Amino acid sequence: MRFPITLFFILFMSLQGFSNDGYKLWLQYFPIQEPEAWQISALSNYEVIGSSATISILKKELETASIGMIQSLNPKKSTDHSLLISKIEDLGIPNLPNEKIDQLTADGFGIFIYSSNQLIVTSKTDIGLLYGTFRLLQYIQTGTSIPAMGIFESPKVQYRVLNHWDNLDRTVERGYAGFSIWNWHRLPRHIDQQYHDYARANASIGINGTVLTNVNANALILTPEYLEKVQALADVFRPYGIKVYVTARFSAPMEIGNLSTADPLDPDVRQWWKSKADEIYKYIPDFGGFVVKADSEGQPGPHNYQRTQADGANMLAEALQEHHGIVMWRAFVYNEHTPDDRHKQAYNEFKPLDGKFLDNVIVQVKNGAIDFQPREPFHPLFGAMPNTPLMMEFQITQEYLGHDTHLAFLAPLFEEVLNEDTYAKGKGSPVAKVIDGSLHGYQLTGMAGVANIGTDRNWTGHHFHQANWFAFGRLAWNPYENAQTIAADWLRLTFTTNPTFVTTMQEIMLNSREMVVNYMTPLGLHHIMAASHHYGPGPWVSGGRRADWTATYYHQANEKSIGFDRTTKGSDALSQYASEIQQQWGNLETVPEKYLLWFHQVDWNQSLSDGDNLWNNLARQYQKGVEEARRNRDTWEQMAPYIDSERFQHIHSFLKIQAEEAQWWKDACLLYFGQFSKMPLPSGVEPPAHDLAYYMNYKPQHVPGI
Ligand code: BDP
Repeated sequence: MRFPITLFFILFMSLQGFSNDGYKLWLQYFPIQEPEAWQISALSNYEVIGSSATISILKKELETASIGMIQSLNPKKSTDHSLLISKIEDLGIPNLPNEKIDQLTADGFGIFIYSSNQLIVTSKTDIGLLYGTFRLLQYIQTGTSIPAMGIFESPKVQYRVLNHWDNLDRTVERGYAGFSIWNWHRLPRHIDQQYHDYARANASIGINGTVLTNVNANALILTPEYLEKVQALADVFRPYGIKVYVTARFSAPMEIGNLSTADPLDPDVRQWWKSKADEIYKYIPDFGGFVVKADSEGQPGPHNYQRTQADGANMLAEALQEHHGIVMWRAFVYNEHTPDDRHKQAYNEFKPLDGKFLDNVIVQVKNGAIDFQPREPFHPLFGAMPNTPLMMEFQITQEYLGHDTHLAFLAPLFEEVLNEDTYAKGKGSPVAKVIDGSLHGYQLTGMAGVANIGTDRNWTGHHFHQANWFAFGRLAWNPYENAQTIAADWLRLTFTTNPTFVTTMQEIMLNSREMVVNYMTPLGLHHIMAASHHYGPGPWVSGGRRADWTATYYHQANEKSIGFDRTTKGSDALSQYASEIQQQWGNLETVPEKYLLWFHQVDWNQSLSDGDNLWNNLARQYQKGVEEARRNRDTWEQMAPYIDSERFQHIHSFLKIQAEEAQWWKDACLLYFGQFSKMPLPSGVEPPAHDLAYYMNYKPQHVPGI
C-alpha cells in the first residue's frame, strides 16, 4: 500500500519541528525545501550494481535518504538511471575518467557526471562505494552541486580510529555522555541496534577503526569470554568498513596467563602473546590489532624489566605480524621518578628509538606533550622521528574543555595543530604532512580520536559535540580540510540549511574553542584545573603524590612573575623543537602570545603587544571569554524559529551552564592569581562574585568520567 505523500510529509515535518532528540546525528535527511531537478532525479531514479552486506547497507541508506529528503518511497525502475552506483569493474561503460579513477586507493571514490545527465558513484571496493554514497547524500542534503570536474577522493590517512576509554563495567574514563555503549553483559547474545547506528555514523565520515577498550587496560578483554563479545561487535562493524582493536594490558601474561613475568624478551612471554594473537584471529579474522599504554600513570610496561618501549612494542608486533595486525604504541610515557619537566619525557624516551620499531608498529603521539590542554603547542616528537611512523592522538571528549556542557568546537584546535610547522625539513613541514606520511615517507599513517560517545540519547551530551566526532572523521580523512567548511556542513546536515542559522552558528562554533581558552587558560597557562575529575578551576592545586599532577607546578606563579620557563634558563624543553622554533618561541619579543606562559616565566608588569601589562592582559582575556559565553547564550535565543524545540531547549540550558561556569573560571583564577600580582582588576573586568575561599572550598561531588 502506498502511504499518502502529503500525510507523510505533514507527519514528518511536525516531528521535525517539535521533537528531535539528536539520535540521528548528522544523518537527519530532513526534507529539502525546494529540491532541484538533479536532486530529485538522483534520489528517485537510481540503480546500485552489486551485492554484499555493504551494498545492502548502501541501498538502505539511499532509501532512507530519499524518503527523508524528497519523500520518494518508490524509486523508479526505468533503465535510464539518473544515478548509477557501481564498482569500476562492473560499470561496463566507455569514456570514463580512467586516469582519475586509477589513482583512487581502495577506500577512495569518484562522483561525477557522465554523458551530461547521469551521475555516477564509483570505487574499487564496496566500502569505497559506501563512502561515496554518503558523500553524495551529504552534497544533496546541504544543497551543494557536484563540480563539473567531479569529486575524486581517497583518504590521506590509513588508520582513522576512535579510541573508546570504555571500561568493562561500562563506566567511561573521561566520558561525559553517560555509560559505555558496549553492553558487555548482554553481548554476544544481544546485538543492540545502536551498534549498527554507531558503525553507520562512523562510515558516513570515513572512520574505519574502533578501539573498544580503555587505555588503562583490563586483561579480561583478552579472555575467551570477552573475545566472543568482541567478535560479535566485529561482525556488526565489518560491512561498514570498521575494524576492531582492543587495548593490550602489558602484564596480561601474568594476570590471565599464569606466567611469572611479562618481560618482553622472555621467550615464554613472547610465545604467550603469539598464541594469544592466533587465538584472537580465530574469533576475528580481520582483527585490527592492539593499542598499548605502557609505563605511564601506573600502567605496567617494559620499564618494569629495564627494557625499552621498542622491546615492548616489537614483541606484540611480532605476534600480530603474520595476521596483518598493527600495534599502536602510545608515546604518552612519563613518570614521577624522572626529575624532568613532564613536557620532555616522551621525546627523551622515544627519540633515541627512532627506526627501532618493527614495520607494523605506529607510535601514537598525544596532542601535546602535557595532556590535551585547551591549547598546547604541537608535540615535539612530530618531525623528530623520520624513521618511525607516528600517528596523532586527539581528544574528542572534553576532559579539559568543560566536559559535556561547554560548547567548544574542536576543529579549529585540531586544525591549528595540524598546520603548525615542525621545520623538520625546513619551512613548510607542517604536522599534517607528518600525519599523512608525506614528510618522511611513512608506510603506516593514522589518526586516533578519544571518543566522546556514550549512552546519552544524543550520543555526546551536548548536541554541538556531535560536531567534534564529525570533525574528527573529516580531518582524519583529510588533515588539510578547514574548520569553516566542516562547521557549515555539520550545521546544514544536522539542523537546517537556513543561511541565517548557519552563518550565525558557524561563527559561534569557530570562535568557541578560543573562548574556552580565554576563560580557562589564556596566554599559554595550562593544567590549572581541579584535581582528579578535572572539572572546574583549580589553580591552587598543589601537593599530593606527584608534582606534575598539580597546578602550581605548571603556572609557577609568585609575587614577581608567572609561567613555566621552558627556555635554556629553565627546563629547556624548547630544545626539543627545530632551531627555527626555538628562536621564535624562545624569545619574549617573538613568542606568539598564545604560548607566552607555556614557555616563559613573565613578570606581572611586563608589557605585552597591546602596550598593557601582563596582569591586565590576563584579566581582560578572562573577562572576554565570559562575555562571549554570555553572548552565545543570548544569540542562541534568537535561533528558536529555525530548529525543533527539543534540541533548542537542550542547547539553551547547556549554554546557560557554560556562561555561569565561564564566570566561575574567571572569578576563581583572577582571585587566585591576584594574590600574587597584587594589582587591581583593570577597567572592564567585573569583580568576582565571591571570595577566593569560596571557590577553593567548592568541591563538586560525583563528577562523571573519572
Ligand atoms: C589523561 C587522563 C587519564 C588518561 C591519560 C592517558 O586524565 O584519564 O588515562 O590521560 O591518556 O588525559 O593515558
